[in-house]
Amino acid sequence: MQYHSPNSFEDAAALALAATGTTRFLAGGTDVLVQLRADIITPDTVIDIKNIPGTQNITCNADGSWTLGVATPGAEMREHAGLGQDWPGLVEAMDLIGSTQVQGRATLVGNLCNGSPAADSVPAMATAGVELSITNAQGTRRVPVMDIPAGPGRTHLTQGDVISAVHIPARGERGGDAYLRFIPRTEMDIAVVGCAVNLRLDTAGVITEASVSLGAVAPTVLVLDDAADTLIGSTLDDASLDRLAEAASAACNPISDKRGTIEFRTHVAGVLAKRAAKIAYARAQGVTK
Ligand SMILES: Cc1cc2nc3c(=O)[nH]c(=O)nc-3n(C[C@@H](O)[C@@H](O)[C@H](O)COP(=O)(O)OP(=O)(O)OC[C@H]3O[C@@H](n4cnc5c(N)ncnc54)[C@H](O)[C@@H]3O)c2cc1C
Repeated sequence: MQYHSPNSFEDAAALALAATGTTRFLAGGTDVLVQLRADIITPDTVIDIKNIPGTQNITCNADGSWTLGVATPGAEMREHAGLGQDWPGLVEAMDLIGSTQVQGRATLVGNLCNGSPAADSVPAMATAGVELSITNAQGTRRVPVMDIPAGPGRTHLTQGDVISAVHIPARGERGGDAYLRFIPRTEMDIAVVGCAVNLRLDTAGVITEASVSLGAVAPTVLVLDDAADTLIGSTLDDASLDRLAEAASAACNPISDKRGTIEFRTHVAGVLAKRAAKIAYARAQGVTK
């Protein structure tokens, strides 16, 4: 196995392009090293990105948007004074991942690129409108987060692509997000269903923007435009919540496994969508954080 520790994303991309066999970027290593030690995937080339300057920075930009380095661990996100004020749902999704030890290493980008349909941070990134910079031999381009997942364990990244920054929009006024998941235990488990909701209200409390996303109910995370549409123009009354739950359940295409049946996952998706919407709405009103 070859190990590289480049000082720039251009060098990381060039190393990945030239590599043969299986290549993995090493961010927190909570998937890569676990898979390596369990003999699930033994990469021929490991490219550690943590020596690239800025990869662990959290920056609030002049317009209120955020730029995160791609090796920023969940623990740094949770402990940051401003990020969780603006995006509590995104931070809580990341904070649900693993243990304290895992939190000290695991990153948003690694969670996305591992390709799990149940990855907790991905629905929250999708509803927040997160974009990613991708660097390769042609330069750097910016794409929405949902351009990356391709299926279980797969992404649309091609050889020589490395994600070089995470861009989170400005929160703006009267906005709130939330993420909830169902697991059979109280912690350290994988989502049977995960749901993120992001809302914006007008001054009268009417929902003007909505985004709803589900994890673990299809081969990739789902973004539910129909479910979001049920919320627009409402003040989250019972009728709109019922329509939301119905649309969320209707969008599910899950598998049955030992963690939950198709019927259970489909039902829970609707329940979580309602609950996450209520939390996001209260946050958008400034009632809770
Ligand atoms: C005990 C334990 C509990 C866990 N619990 C949960 C949980 O509850 N919920 C959950 O969602 N996950 C859970 N996970 C998995 C979670 O820790 C990972 O998915 C983590 O977020 C991956 O981030 P990382 O930085 O460690 O990635 P790494 O392991 O470093 O990399 C993961 C993948 O991302 C790719 N990658 C990394 N950086 C880049 C980049 N810049 N550009 C392109 N590709 C890149 C790598 O090539 C690799 O394929 C758990 C893991 C463990 C060990």
